[in-house]
Amino acid sequence: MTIVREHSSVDLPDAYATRAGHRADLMEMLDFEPDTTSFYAEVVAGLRQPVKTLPCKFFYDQRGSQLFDEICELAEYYPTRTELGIMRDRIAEISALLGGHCRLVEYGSGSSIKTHILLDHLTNLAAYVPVDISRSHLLRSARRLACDYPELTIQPVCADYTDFFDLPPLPATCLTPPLLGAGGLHEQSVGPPRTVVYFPGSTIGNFLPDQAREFLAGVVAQCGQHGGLLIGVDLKKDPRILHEAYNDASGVTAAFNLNVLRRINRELDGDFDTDAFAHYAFYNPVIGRIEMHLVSMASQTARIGDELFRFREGETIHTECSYKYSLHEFADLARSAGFAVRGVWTDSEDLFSVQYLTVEE
Ligand code: AVI
Repeated sequence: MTIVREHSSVDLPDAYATRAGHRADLMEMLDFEPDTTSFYAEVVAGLRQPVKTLPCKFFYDQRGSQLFDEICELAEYYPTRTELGIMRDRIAEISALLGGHCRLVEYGSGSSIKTHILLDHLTNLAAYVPVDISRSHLLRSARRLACDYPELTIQPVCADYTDFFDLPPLPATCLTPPLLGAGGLHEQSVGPPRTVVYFPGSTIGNFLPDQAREFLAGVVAQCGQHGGLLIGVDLKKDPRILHEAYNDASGVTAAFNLNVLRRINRELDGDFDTDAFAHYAFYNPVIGRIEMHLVSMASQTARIGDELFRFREGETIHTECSYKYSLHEFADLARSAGFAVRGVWTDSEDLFSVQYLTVEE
C-alpha cells in the first residue's frame, strides 16, 4: 500500500483543472495497488468449466464502461433513473436518518449525480472517501468533486472494494476536540464520526447470494459500531419489465455483452468471431435473477493465446447474474450479515429501493 500525492496530470476540462489546482496538492490517495493482472487466468478458468462463464467485472474496460453509461440512459433500463428519482424525492428523510457527522465511503465511481445529492444534503460531513479500482477514473472524479466542494475533505482510495482494504486515517480535524464556539458546540460533532458506506446502482445484485452475504459482512467489519450502509437494491417485478430492461430495442445491452469477447481478443490475443455469438438475457423467476449469456450460433473453436475452446451450436457463456430481491428477502440477507434495515424508500411502482442499514449492536 502506498500513499500517493495527487498530481495534476489527470485529464480534466481546463476550467476544472484550474479551479481544482490548489486542492490537487492537498489531496492524498491511498493506493492498495489492486491486482488487475488476473484477467487471463480468470477468463481461461471460467471457459474451462462445464458451464462456461466469464466474471461480469470484465465488462468494464473503457468501451464497456461507455456502453454501460449508455445503458443507464435507455428508456427500457429503469434502475438508474428510478434510483435517482428516489434519491431526489426522499433525500430529506434519507439524510435525516443518516444523521450528521459521518464519514461517507462510496464504493465505485464517485462523480455521479447521486453522489452530489448526498453531498449537498449531509450536514457536518467529516470526509468523503471514494473507492475505485481504476486509478485514473478515481482521480478524475475526486478532482471534480474537490472543485465542486472546496470545503470537503476528500480521501480517495484505489482498491478493489470486494477485497479487504483499510480506510485512510480520519482527518486531523476529526481527532482534535472541537472548540466551543460562540454558537455553542453542535452535539453531533462530538466524538469520532460514524462511517457510512454508499453503494448505489444495485451492483449488489451482480453478486451470488453467498458472495453478497460475505460482501455485506465485510462492510459491517469496515464501518464498525454505529456504522451504516446506504444501498440501492433492485426489486422483483413483472418479468416483462425486466426482460425489456436487459433486451433493449437499440441493442446497447447486446453490444455491452459482446464487448467482453472483443476485449479478450484485443488484450489476450484471442480470436473469437464476435458475429458468431449472440446476446441472450432472460429472467429466471425460480431463482429471481436475470441471466446474461453469449450463445454460440454455430459449432466453432475459439483460441486465447495457446488455449483452444470448443463450442457446440447453442452452447452459452454465462456472463452475468443480476439478482432481484423482495424487501423481506433483502432484509433477511442483510440480517444474516450483521445489518438491520432502518429505512426503505421505493418509487411509486415499487421497481427499485434505496435502503439504509445499520450495524446491529
Ligand atoms: C451494474 N449492474 C447493476 C447492472 C445490472 O443491471 O445488473 C449491469 C447491467 N447488465 C446489463 N445491463 C446492466
